[in-house]
Amino acid sequence: MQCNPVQEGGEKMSDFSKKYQDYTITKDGQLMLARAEKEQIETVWDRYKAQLPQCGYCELGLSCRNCVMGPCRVDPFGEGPQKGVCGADADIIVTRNFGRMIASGAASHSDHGRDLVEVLLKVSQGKAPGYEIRDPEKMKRVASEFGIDTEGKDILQIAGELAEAMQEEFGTRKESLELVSRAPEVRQQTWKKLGIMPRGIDRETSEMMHRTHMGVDNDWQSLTLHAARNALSDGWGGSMLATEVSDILFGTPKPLSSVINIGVLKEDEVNIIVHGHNPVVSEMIYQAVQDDDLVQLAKEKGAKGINLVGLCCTGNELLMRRGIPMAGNHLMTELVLVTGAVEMILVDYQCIMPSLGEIAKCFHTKMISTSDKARFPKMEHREFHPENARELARELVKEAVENFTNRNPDRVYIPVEPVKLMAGFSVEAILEALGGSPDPLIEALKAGKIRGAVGVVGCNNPKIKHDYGHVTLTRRLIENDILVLDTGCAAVANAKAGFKVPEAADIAGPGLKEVCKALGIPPVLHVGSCVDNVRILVLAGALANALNVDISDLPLAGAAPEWYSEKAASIALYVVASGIYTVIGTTPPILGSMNLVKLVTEDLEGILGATLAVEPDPEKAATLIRRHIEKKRAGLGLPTIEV
Ligand code: BF8
Ligand code: SF4
Repeated sequence: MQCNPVQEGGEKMSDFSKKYQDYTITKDGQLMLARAEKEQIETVWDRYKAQLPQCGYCELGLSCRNCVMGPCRVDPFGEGPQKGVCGADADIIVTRNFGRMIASGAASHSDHGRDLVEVLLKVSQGKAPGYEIRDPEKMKRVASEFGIDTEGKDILQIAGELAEAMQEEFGTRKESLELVSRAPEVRQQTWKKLGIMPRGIDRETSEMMHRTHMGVDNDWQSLTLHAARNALSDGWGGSMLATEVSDILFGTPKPLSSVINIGVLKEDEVNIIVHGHNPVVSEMIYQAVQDDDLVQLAKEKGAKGINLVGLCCTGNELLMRRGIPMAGNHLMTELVLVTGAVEMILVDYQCIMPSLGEIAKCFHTKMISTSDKARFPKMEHREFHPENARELARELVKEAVENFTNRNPDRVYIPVEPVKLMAGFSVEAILEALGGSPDPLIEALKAGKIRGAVGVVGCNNPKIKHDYGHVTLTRRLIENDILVLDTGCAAVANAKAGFKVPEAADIAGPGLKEVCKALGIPPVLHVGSCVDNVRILVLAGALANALNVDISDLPLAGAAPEWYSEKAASIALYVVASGIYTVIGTTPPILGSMNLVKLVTEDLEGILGATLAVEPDPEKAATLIRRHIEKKRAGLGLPTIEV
């Protein structure tokens, strides 16, 4: 990749950027893409185009390289081979690939959860300076769910016992995971009957890898059921532990305000970006940027202060708890660097494009990787552990501050003003906003003021116009009195669109508007990062229990309009397996097996009470979801409308 420092003058960037209207609906994205082109910086969109046409066999899920008798592929037109060398047909090959996709997604969330549990254990042993138990009450509540007697015990002792009990969840000896008890009893019975009760977090992923080895599970239906169990081990296991321990260590989110988009970068301050997923690193950076001596140093270097901003889910974690501004979501991660205003970007893991190091090299930006399990080209590696995190965070912030003098002011380009948002809607915060119980929400649902609720979640993907899927779907839902809860990159998109301020209630339907105005909340609630999708599960479980029904009876839905990652696939499947109808925008690589397609889009209804639908057009997805919600309302005997 070339770098071509841009000189001022020439065509006005705002005119020039119009050509990028098909790439992204966001103004900052369009302007930064134009800037990247002028600087001859390659982006994810360029690389996507270079890949076209993408492999048709792989798109359909019909290629297999699970062993070296292959690689094999099955001809979708029925003319070429219909079986791999081992004899696996299209159904087996497609489902094995799908299963491995789920395994990787579940493993990613769950390994993130494990890292947090390890920090909790180290805190209990006094070996993690800088970390503490910030929500001891929540810790006690969770500990009692694990059967730990907290009476008269010291906080650190409880932390140690809880961390050890949580570590057991990853193993192989249990009949079922502890936190599945948060699901309604009838849902748990369904899982038991189907033989998909998740047992150990690592066990289900490991078993999936085993089953998909050549010559193990060659029944595509049985494989699909195990995929559901594997996904449940993520939703009610790994991700749930990640969220609960993050709340215990860093505080349970409460509503707060902040700002978002590329305009959160500051021309006159040291800009530090945290990117990735695990708050273990970013929380320490947050602490370090508060240190007076480092702020003083920034001033000595000619900056007005230190500006810490987030990208992707680790940004969401800090936004939810500390209100730090967000620079953008997945497809903005390269473009943020093109501002030329970033002194340092620190990454942990997941969704970090390997291209970032190269782009940073076009500027003065320092790129630091921090996790022993996630290294990147052209990045400096500085490994974080609970023991050294506080000190290392200070060192790195100091280096970022010192790097401010290397910034070339002539290349700084921050072309937009940030947008306001409200975040911090943990289940605890939502219940508090409702006055302490889910009853007002249930009343609003019964009266039809709120017709239902939808989790809009997931990624960006260059196959879909950036943020268009999230924003279009969300707008249609709230206009029709459907409350939206969002996470991850979807949450960033909706915030940038202005849906997350209380005044956004004005674009909601009359019923939702009335409820939001009465409570002073936006119609789109920021629930957190991708692991925080479990907050939606917990809330759904609580609502179902309050009404004495199954989750699948509730007027709820999930949507991932622009998903790209294996983690998102795992989320979609655990949401469906928990009884929530889910519409995804990008087509998963399963069309090579119409049997599997029929199973997940139709037959799962009779098995799990929910299905997966694929609908790339968010307008049509909104209609599908609205119809589904009215159907569920009818089932509960609530008033319905024609959609
Ligand atoms: O965990 S939404 S692109 S950043 S995978 Fe990744 Fe997708 Fe964004 Fe967060 Ni989630
Ligand atoms: Fe081919 Fe079967 Fe090996 Fe897959 S497992 S590569 S289909 S021989």
